[in-house]
Amino acid sequence: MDKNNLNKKKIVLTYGTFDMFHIGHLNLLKRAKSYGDYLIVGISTDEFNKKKGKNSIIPFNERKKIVESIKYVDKVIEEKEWEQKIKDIIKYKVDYFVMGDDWKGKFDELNKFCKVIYLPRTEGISTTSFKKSAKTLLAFLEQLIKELK
Ligand code: C2G
Repeated sequence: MDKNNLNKKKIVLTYGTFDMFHIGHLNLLKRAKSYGDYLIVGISTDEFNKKKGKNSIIPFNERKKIVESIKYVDKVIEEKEWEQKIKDIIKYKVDYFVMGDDWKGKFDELNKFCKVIYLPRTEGISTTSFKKSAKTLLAFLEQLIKELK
């Protein structure tokens, strides 16, 4: 291994919506960082989320501020399209591309450019489940108000 490689920071890259930030997101970012020295997080813009079929509750600029404040995160970039990953990997000289294993197999082609790693998801928590619980609570309250009238 030449001297440069020994001195090169190990760069880790991941992407996500990180809506309604929760322990599953934190666990992923902490474990991703453990593979290297510098963690770059691509946060899906509100527009890209729509293309992903996801309506984020928290707007992009707030999701960005939250993720930027996480001690494991060194840089946040915008994720605007599916196809930007290869450009980002080359631009930032990424060594490890890390995602939760709900994406297992989806990004294997990126192994041509870096090491792709899928980590086990944190069980029992997801933004989708939050939204479902909020909807259920709302329906219950609406029913209660109707009955009280
Ligand atoms: N995650 C996790 N455990 C959970 C929930 C999420 O490990 N309980 C991981 C996901 O696997 C993902 C990251 O946290 O690696 C961010 O999750 P989301 O915000 O749901 O991101 P997603 O919508 O999967 O977007 O191009 C890739 C996409 O932008 C990923």
